[in-house]
Amino acid sequence: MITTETKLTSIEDIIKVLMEENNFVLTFHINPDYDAVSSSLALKYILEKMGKTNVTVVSEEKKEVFQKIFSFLPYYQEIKELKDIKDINFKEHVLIVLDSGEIKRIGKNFQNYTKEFKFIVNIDHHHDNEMFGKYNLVNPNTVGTGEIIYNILKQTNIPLSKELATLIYASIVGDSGSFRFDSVKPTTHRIAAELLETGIKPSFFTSNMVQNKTIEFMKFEAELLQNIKTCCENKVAWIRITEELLKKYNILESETESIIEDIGKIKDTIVYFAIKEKKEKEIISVALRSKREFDVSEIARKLGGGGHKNASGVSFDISLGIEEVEKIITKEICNHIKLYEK
Ligand SMILES: [Mn+2]
Repeated sequence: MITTETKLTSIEDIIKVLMEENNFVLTFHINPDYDAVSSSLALKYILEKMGKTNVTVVSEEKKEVFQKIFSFLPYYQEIKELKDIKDINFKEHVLIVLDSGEIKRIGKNFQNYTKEFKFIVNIDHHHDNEMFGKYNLVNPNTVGTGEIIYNILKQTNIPLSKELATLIYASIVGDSGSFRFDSVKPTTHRIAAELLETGIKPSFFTSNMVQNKTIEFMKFEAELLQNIKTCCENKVAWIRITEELLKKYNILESETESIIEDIGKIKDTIVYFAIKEKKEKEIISVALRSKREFDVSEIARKLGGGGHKNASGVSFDISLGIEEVEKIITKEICNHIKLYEK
């Protein structure tokens, strides 16, 4: 939570810190989205233009994820796996964490190494950011971390290249639901206009971020929607994404991030969620979404998670079982719905 102003670092001070240091490891949250990946690659680009030669982007996710989902992004091949950086002397490196409200979101394994780094720089836009860095550049009034990276760029004399514009635009499209959310401000469109001046085309992002599904994926989604569950007169709706189903259609868990948005298409639905079974991580995660003024982050926080007003998440130990998680979540939501309607 942003409680004391003093914990926040200004862009000017962040740039000073970046100028003074030489070795950087950049990372972002697990189950990465376009904002996490794009903003990290954009910052790597900026640091290298500042003359830094030792900048590594690393993720706990497997390379396969980036190959399958993010290969339209410039420099995506430069993202390393955790095992690739074992030889790095962490003490000599600054860890920059992007797009993560909590340090533990960088991954179950990676979070064990965070204390070994020289210090942490936290760059994010989540309103419940835990200010875990020595330096915290956190701005919840931006549409995504990509906008913060754009703001950093503007304080330098590094020119906006087409590659950089592609990364920042992908981040904005990703976190704004293609410019549909209220997080889109006049500033967002001004930035987008400047990015488009470099010659990038909106249809490039549509084809790579929206019209990018395989036929197997469409059939997978059809089966999910066929089995949609609802309660409270359809005000609450949800789906279950099991590993069995992922296997049946040969889908990666990380490819399922956007499916939840389709549940929100139901007119009567106010709160909707996707329950995901993740055996390797030994968790059942729940992605929660809400419409209008319904604050779903209250529910997430109460159950040990966090996030934004209309998009939050919470995880449970896998031993609880899907049925039980479903019970806990629906009970909590139904109580909130009653209060919401009063
Ligand atoms: Mn984000």
